[in-house]
Amino acid sequence: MPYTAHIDTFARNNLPPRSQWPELIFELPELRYPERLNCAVELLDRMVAAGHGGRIALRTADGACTYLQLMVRANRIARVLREDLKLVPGNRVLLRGPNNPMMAACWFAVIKAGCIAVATMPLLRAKELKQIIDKAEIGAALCDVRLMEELELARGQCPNLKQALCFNDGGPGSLEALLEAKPAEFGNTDTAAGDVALIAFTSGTTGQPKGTMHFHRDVMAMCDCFPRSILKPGPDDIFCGTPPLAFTFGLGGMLCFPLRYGASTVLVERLMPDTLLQTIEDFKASICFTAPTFWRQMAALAKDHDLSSLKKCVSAGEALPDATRQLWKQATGIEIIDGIGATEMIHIFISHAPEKVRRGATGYAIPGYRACIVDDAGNPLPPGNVGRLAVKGPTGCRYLADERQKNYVQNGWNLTGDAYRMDGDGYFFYQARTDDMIISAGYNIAGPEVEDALLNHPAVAECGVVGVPDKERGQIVKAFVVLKSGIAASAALARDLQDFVKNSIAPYKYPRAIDFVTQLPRTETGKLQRFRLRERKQGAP
Ligand code: 3UK
Repeated sequence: MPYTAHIDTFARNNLPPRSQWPELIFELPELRYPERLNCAVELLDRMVAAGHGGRIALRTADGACTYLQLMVRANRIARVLREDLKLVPGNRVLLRGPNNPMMAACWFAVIKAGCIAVATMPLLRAKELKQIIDKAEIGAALCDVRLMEELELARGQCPNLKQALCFNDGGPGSLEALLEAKPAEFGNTDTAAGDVALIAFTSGTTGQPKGTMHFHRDVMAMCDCFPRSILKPGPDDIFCGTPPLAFTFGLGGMLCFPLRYGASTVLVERLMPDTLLQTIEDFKASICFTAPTFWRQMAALAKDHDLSSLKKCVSAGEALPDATRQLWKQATGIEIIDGIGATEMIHIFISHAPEKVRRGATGYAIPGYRACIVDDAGNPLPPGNVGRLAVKGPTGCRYLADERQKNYVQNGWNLTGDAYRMDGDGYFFYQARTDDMIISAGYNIAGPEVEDALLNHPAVAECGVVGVPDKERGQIVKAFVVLKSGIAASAALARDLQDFVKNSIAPYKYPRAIDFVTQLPRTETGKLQRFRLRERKQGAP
């Protein structure tokens, strides 16, 4: 048995069998980590030891927090976990809070103590929390006081969850109250690079949520792949953006990446397109992470803000329509960096340097990763064919006790569930989620391509395109369209949109049905919920 610091071996016991793991590749020299590694120690203690202690790590409207202050805060919380809650390495700790300094400090504390962080999306309700608490057998929780209500509801039905402390409270019995008496030092747990550091639950739309297990070295690998080769941040960069720390997109972009490079991050709890722009202006942020729908809405408002500090813009979570890329470029002169990542892979694996953009493509496999297109039997397809995206690299999918491991990992490759095409130069072009492809009268139609065509129409603010059942054609293409403010829906406009699509892509792809709506259903991570659109009855809200 290899070394582990975990006394509670639940996570290790519930890893998939080795034969079901993806093949892992550590060819890049920067990915050869020592056998003992604690990612919180790497990102905090090591930075302080290297002389970064006095530099700002976290920024908020209420002030800033240096690397040293963040480390000390995390040390004190880690002491509470060990001394007051009596947690031992390997125990799972639920974290629940919006993006703020206490949430960040709690994440580091859990990892320093050798426990396993299970961060949950702020909007989850008791029923969803219960599924996660039961599945990961979570015994303790640290929760923002404003989100305690749902946790308390869940707690009533979760015998495992014995302890919960709230933070950002200050009242007696709160986490803050317990911190006051704690010394500033902590004996970090000497974890193995291959000990589980976090379990990230997927925002899957159907069935039981899946817990993906990531090791300490996976957290370092996410910091040493996409940022190192594509983003290239430096210590003077100021990061900002929308993804929650509970979403691995946000854990990387809003916390681990900036700290790995000695930079700082602006943590804001609730952001809308206009307030994100204001945040960039106020904090002179240079790097921004958000989802395509935000980039599109921000493009229309950019002229009202001084964005001269902004240098690099990252889009992930769903496909970036070329129309949105162009709008943002017209508004700011900045080429968005698109990147596809997945909770199973922890972060981005296909992306592009801004100057190496290719229209319509997500990018190429970034250094450290390999990608190819395979058919239903798993055989590689030559360039130009649409098939299933398969990837491998230093990180990969390991579900917590889940039969679906065999669907995601086949022949050592991670299959993300996306239909893609690769060109002769290794650029990857997103088509659709494999189960979202529309088949109409024998034609395969990718909804996102039709959406991109519609988004170029001057009346369209947002849209979603899905297949709906049809007696004659099996399915027809249906578009749900949100119009820009001040534009009225009409049958004539619907016909105009149809003609517009016919004139820009192959005519058989045009939406035979169009519904004008005021809003599209989206997840907390900014993803369009296509299944909801498919379920909608004609004319229903
Ligand atoms: C889709 C994209 C096209 C794609 C994520 C960056 O989104 C993240 O993780 P999830 O587990 O979803 C994964 C799925 O989302 N997707 C994400 N980015 C793109 N499709 N172009 C993109 N740029 O279907 C993928 O399989 O929620 C993203 C970093 C960390 C993440 N967890």
